[in-house]
Amino acid sequence: MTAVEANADGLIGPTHSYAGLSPGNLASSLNRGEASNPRAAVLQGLDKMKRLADLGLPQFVLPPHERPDIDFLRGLGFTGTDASVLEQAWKDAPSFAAAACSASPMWAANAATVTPSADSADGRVHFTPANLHTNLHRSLEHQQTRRSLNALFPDPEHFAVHDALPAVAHLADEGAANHVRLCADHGEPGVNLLVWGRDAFESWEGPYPARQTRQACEAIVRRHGAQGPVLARQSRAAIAGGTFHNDVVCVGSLDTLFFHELAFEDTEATKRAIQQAAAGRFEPIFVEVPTADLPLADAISSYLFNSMLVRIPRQDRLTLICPTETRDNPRSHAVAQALAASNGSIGSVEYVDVRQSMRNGGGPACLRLRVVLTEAELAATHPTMRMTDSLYGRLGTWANRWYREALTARDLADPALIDETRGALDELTAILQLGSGFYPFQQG
Ligand code: SUG
Repeated sequence: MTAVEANADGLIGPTHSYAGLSPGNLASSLNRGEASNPRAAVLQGLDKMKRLADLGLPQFVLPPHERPDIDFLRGLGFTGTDASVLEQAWKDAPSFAAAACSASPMWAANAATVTPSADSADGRVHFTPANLHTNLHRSLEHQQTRRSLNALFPDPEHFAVHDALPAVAHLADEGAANHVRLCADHGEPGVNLLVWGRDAFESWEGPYPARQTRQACEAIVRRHGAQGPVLARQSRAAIAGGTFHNDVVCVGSLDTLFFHELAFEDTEATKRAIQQAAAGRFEPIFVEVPTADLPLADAISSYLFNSMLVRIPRQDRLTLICPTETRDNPRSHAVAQALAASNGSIGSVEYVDVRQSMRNGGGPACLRLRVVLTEAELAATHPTMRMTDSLYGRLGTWANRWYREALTARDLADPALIDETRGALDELTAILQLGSGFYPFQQG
């Protein structure tokens, strides 16, 4: 069966901000309190989507969520008009108010874990939205994410969109950011590498949270009927150094796994398990970058591994699409150049500017959810959510009309932001043809 790898990117929302909400994500902590530029952010994201579409890869848009999340704040006991709910929340419970305003659904690699039909038990594409239990602001995402996935993948004959796993610490799940699929060809059965940080039944001691449990990975494998699973432990050293998701130090595509020496707790066992799972089908290629060439701190600040590893149509070798921060870091840049100069499976390196997202720890790979689709499955997706020249133009005009060029914590407390963001999302609902009642504020 032939299949393609599509990308669905989170369209960056109008409340994009730097609130320092993610302990263990060093960029988020470092930039806390800085003014953000939501307009630049959304335009950078759109440019990246257009670039991928122009390279010939199917590209989709996942709409931002309704923020501020007034319903969440009402659930905490704030009452009155929407404006007074927001005002009171910022006054009495600013940490909850900040969480309710976060544009974090932009990082679509955390939207869900996906099992393509070639790997699933029932021949459908399976999605489990991530419960994102570890961080308050991210735990508010999964219900709307499910709605977005249902909109984009509406046909139950081809697609199964599950509920998130129960939102409990034992089943903490961060989605595709901790999943890599290797295969001979996208449409062939693959090896599914799921990376976990802690065991739900062991105590976790570390400076930063381990966001994914082993048990969450196991549950996803079971409910998707995912073939070829390999579960590997993320290294404690990586988490302690600021690797809050495996995709900060590892990316894979087709037969190639590109990763940092410190990505896994037991690298040799992980490689062996992948080789065994692939045996008789394909020979995995491991491209491991030693700490001596690239200290973990450089890998994390430059996001070399948080890149998109793609096969561009009619090219034999893979292309690594890195953030410009990789080019700006001499060590990372040297590794990237050496890759491109080698005869290995990665043949070229390109750069994209996603600086606004990067300052919250979100690189090119964080912004996209990869979905392998056969021709029939691709035809069954919601066509108006697919990136085209025309949609790119319309969304650019829309963003320029609605998005602010500077946003601080004080601005997030401004009740005028509620109507402004709802106006933007209402218009977006029409552009993407998402139907009535897609957002909670539209449900009357
Ligand atoms: O979950 N940052 C996100 C970044 C997610 C990156 N995704 C992947 N690696 N796949 C996070 O830590 C920061 C928001 C703030 O601080 O305002 C934030 O949520």
